[in-house]
This record gives sequence, structure tokens and C-alpha cells, in this order.
Amino acid sequence: MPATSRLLWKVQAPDPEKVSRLARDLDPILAKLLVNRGVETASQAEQLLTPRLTDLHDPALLPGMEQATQRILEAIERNQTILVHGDYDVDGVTGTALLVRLFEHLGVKTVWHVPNRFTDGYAFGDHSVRRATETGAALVISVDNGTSSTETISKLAAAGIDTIVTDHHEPPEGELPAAVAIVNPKLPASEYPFRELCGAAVAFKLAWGLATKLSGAARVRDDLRDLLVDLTAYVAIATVCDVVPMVGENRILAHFGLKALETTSSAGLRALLLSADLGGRRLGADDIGFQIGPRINASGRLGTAGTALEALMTTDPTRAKQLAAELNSLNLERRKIVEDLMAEALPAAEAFADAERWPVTVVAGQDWHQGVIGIVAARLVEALGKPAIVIGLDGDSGRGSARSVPGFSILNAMRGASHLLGKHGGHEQAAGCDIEAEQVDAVREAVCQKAREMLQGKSLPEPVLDIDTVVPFEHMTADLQRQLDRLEPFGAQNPAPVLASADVRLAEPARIVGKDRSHMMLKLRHGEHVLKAMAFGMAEREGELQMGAPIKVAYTPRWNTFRGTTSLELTLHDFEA
Ligand SMILES: [Mn+2]
Repeated sequence: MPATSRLLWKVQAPDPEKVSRLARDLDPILAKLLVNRGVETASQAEQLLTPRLTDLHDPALLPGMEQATQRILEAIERNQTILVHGDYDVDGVTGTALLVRLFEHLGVKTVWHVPNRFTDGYAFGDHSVRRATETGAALVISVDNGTSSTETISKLAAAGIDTIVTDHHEPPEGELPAAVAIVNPKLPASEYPFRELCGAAVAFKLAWGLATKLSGAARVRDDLRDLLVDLTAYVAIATVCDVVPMVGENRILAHFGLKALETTSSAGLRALLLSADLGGRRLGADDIGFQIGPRINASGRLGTAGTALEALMTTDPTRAKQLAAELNSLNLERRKIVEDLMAEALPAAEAFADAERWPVTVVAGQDWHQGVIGIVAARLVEALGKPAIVIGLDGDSGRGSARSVPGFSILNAMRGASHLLGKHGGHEQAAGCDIEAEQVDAVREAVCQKAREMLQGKSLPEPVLDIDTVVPFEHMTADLQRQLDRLEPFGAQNPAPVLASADVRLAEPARIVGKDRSHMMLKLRHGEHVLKAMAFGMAEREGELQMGAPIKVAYTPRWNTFRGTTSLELTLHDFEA
């Protein structure tokens, strides 16, 4: 049965003049991909392809850096206890780990705190004040939060405890908290040249700034320099998982951080890599995003992020192995919870299938695990092609997590129900809300009503597949892939290449694979040139493929290592047969 593609293929059209200019020194396909990513000149290309540590910005350019480092030096001098206060996601946990490791190296009395998302609620709150007083801390350093925590920081001050905020969130409209220092590139007065750092990267900048002060010179003393290099591993993990733009300083930090991670001396990080089967390998952003990130997040989603934090910091190899194993099983448990919840949520969503009447899926369930509702919302968006709000109820009240399709603001749609919701907020693509159980039906009505107004009779934007360029299949070789490798690490604004090839045929019948038999494994060929291709979640489309018939494929090429052998393989995004 011939069929068309499932996505709208949009092949990019880079300016041929710019491409040919870059292609003087570079592979022509690589040149096209660079222009697609906004590169125009040879020197910009050079900067992107050869990241240099010397292109990192001076930490002293960050607002609050001088006051922050002065206050920490004072704490060290007076032998005060410092509380490093993170958040429960990857960004917060890794940033906390790196500051604690620095302070332990310096022999500073250090304690840490990450909130429990079920018992402590939001990132900075009374639990923070309690923890600080209990531990006798004189100074709290926040990681990945705090810029809006005016009330909590005042309470800390009233208890005689100073706060240094390190954060990357947008500052509030009104007054900033009365902290000793707020280190955040997004402050209105900031002259820092790069706004897009993740929270762990801001914490790293503080570590670097402090190391500079302690060295008494711009050149950081050797022990601290070695430590800072090691600590970039945490920054790389956070930069990938927090999905900040993978450009400029972020890309440099991720590039060198991945290298540092490959050779890390940290027992905890090594055990984590081994448990994910990533030991001794060259690491890419995907390895972090799909293997390391979910393991760290599982801890905060299902219980306390403390397990992940300890796993990232421990120096004891035996303990490291235990903790890595624990994160592994938490992650498996998390997956099982997502599968079970999907089995309930998908049929519930299908009861509101009509996209004109119900442009946004709104489903709720008693005891739906609030740690995974965001993941389930994303899965529903993928399955049904429209935005989704998934609500986990706990008795009379609950929490909702929303995800959207590109080009549609779920936050706007959610605001259509603002009079029915508790606290709510977020971004265009992802948002969250507090909600009463009895309001679910009314919220569904109000959100869908608002969404229909936003769409004005048009249907939701069709899912688009951006394709970098079309290449003859036989050009997709290991040599080309080694060129494309130079664009790593990939992320937002520097996506992995998506290529398309026409006139490809099956070299053998498709094989249905996977535990739930939802994937297809293909051998594709053009003439003698044969490559293996994985079509994840496309098993149901097997009937569209026939031996001997030409196929158009859109794919991302990747290296696949299996039993010690590395080969070039394609991940299909879509096909047309
Ligand atoms: Mn963050």
C-alpha cells in the first residue's frame, strides 16, 4: 500500500553563495549544515568547529560575582558553615554537586540541601530556612533558583543567615530579593555577554571566580585548575539536560565537559557511566540526554534527588556502584510508571479525540504520579499530534503538567482557565498548574475554548520535519559522518543533522523488533551501498514498505557501538514509499 510521509518535510534552502564560500575549506555538506545553523564566515565556522576554552567569558563579568566571592572568602576565613541549596532536577543537582566538591576540596564546612518535590513543594521555601538553621549554616548559596525567592531570603536574613543566589531564571517584575549577591546573567543590569547559561554553568562560574580570587592571580593555581576542568563534566550534563541553546559558551562548556566526563577521576561519575554502558566511549549529547539525565532525574521524580546528588559526588568506589545501581532501578521503575500511566491516559485522551472540538487534550486521574505527568503529557502530544495537559490528582486537589506542539502556546491556552486554576505558569511549550479535582471538566472546556479562539478556525500547526539537505544515499558514508561529528555536541539551536535521500530500496524485508515490537529495523540500499536504519515506533507502518519499491527517507546518521564494533547507522524520522 503506497503511503505518504507523516510529517511535513521542509528542506532548508541555505544561501548558495554563503555555502560555496565556506565550502572552500570544508566538506560541502558540512558547509550547508553550518549555514543552516546561522554560520556565515570562515572564522565563525572555525569557532564552531574548534571550540576553545579561551573563548569562555571571564566570570568577573557576571553581576554579583565580586560580592559573592568576597562573602565566601569571609566564610572560609571565619570557618563558617556553607549550605549549598540546589533544585531536584539535573541542572540543580549537578550544580550543587560541583560547588560541594569545590568547598570540600578547600576544606570548607559544607552541607547541602535539595528539596523533595512531594513534601517540600517549590524550590525555595520554609524547608530551606529550616535546613539552614538546623545545620547551623551562616551562608546559603542557591543553585538554579532563588532569583524570585524574595520572601524566603528575607526569612533567612531574619534568622541571621546570608544568601548568595546563583541562578539563570528570568528575574521577577518587582523587587529583587535582599541577597548578599545575585549571580545571574539575566539580571536587568547584567553586562555579561551570554544570557543562555544553565544553572550549573552559573554555579561553575562562581567556582571559577572563587578559584581566581584564591589564586591571587588571573592564572588559577594548579590544584584548582585541575578540579575546575573535572567539574566541567557536571556542567556538560546540565547544559544538555536543561535544553539551553547549544551555542556560544554553552557549546564550549559542553564540548570540554564531555571530554572531562570521558576521563573523569570521580568515582561517582565513573560508576554512573558504567551502569549506563557508556564506559570508555566517546560521549555525545544523546548519551547524556537519553542515558545519564533520566537516571539523575528519576531520583528526584520518585523520591529524593539526594540519591542522585550523592551518586554524583561520592569518592568511594563501592558506594558509587551502589548508588549508580540504585539510580538504575529508580529509572526502570520510572519507566514502568510512565508505561502504566500511558495505558490509562491514552484511552482517556481518545475520548476527546475530535481535534476541532477538543484542540487540547486535558485528562486527569486519581493518584497519577505527579513525578511523571510531564513525560506522559509529552507522549500524548506525540501520539495525538495536539497539545496535552495531564493532571495527577491526590484527593481533592492535584497538579497538571502541559506540553505543546511547536508554534502553539499552551501557556496562553491554559490562561483561558486561569480563573479556575491555582498557581500556574511556564513557557510556550511546557507549563504547569495547581488545580482542584472538581474543576477538571470546566478547565478542559475553558482551555479548549481559548485554544479555538487562538486558532481562529485554523487547524493546529502541522508537524514539520526540518531537513538540512538532500543527499544521494551513496554519499552517506563513514567519511561524511566523521565530518558531521564536528558539529557535536548537539542541542537546541544546534540540532543533530537531518538528511533526506530518495531512491532507496529495502535490501531485505523489514524486521519488527523491540520488547513491545513497536520498532522496525531496516537494511536500506542504493546500488551496492547498504546501511542499517532504525525506525523507532514505526512498526505499524511495515505494510507501506515493499521489496523493490523506491523509498524516500529522512534520517539522522549516528555511530552505533555494539559488542565493541562501531558502525554507521541511520535513525529514521519519517519515510515515504
Ligand atoms: Mn535550570
